Amino acid sequence: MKKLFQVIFLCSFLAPIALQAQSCVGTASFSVTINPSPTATINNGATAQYCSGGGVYLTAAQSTGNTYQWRLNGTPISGATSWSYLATSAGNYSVEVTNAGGCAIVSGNTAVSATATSCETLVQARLFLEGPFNSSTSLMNTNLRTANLLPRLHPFGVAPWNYNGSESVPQISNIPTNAVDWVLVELRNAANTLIASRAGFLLNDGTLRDIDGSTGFRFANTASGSYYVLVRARNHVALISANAVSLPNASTLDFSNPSNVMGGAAQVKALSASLNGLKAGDVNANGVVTVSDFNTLQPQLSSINQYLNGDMNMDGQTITQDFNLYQGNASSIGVTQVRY
Ligand SMILES: [Ca+2]
Ligand SMILES: [Ca+2]
Repeated sequence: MKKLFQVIFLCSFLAPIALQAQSCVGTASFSVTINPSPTATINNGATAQYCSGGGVYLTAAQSTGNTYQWRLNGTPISGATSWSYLATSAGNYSVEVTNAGGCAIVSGNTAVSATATSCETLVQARLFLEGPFNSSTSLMNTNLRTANLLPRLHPFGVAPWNYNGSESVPQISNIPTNAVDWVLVELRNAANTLIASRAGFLLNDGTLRDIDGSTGFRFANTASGSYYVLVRARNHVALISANAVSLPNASTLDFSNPSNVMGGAAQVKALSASLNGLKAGDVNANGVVTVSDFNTLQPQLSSINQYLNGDMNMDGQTITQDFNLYQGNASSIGVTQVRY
């Protein structure tokens, strides 16, 4: 906002009016820019809770040009300078917002606390995907994360998964830097009835990372107990545990060991002397590798820098290497429990 100020200069309060008209009165104008005050609001409100071992994302109301500094109990948090912050400890959080004009204001507090107990059923599992696996490091590549191609929201809302969960992170920068891709984990009973699903991140060492930062996936409103655990990726043949697993599990369920996989060695791909993984090639994710996967892949071929299911080695490009992964596993059939 600019306002025009006008100043009248008088040579003397006592000067005769006739003289003022000739030479003693002048005007000068200058403009003053009045920067609007920023507003500082934490969208979560007065309170927020997290599960022990995890955290809760706090987000500030955004405006173009603003910068942010989060505080815990009044003290600035080192490096917490984005409009979102994953709070993993209890306390009073506030955010100082500075606008482009340099005006700053501090929000009210959001009181963050942990729930009294481990509030949900936590599933710890380890799995490798054939496509992005690197046998020289025994890790999977993180090319999609590095290229900022991983989406902020999980990708399983469409067929065949049709999963309607809301798992997401506020910003792409909140995705762990060692994330390979989103994966979907399901809990099923002995009759193969789907009990609960959860989407989150697969890290390059095969472990799971919940969107709240926990190691493992948290299943809200799911009672502890024994479940079969099913792991799905976007373009690999899904696996289900050989047996029901008592959850939460302190000992990680390791899908890289075929004895833990329903159907055993026939269901996995040997990736190294000691590691096995999900087979690439199931581009349409229905649990079998057939010509329909090729038909899904073909129109995606020659795509660069895109997040596509046809990109089975997850390097951001859907090209001949990906076709070769499909071809290598053509005619693979997942167990009944994982097929759509
Ligand atoms: Ca398929
Ligand atoms: Ca590729």
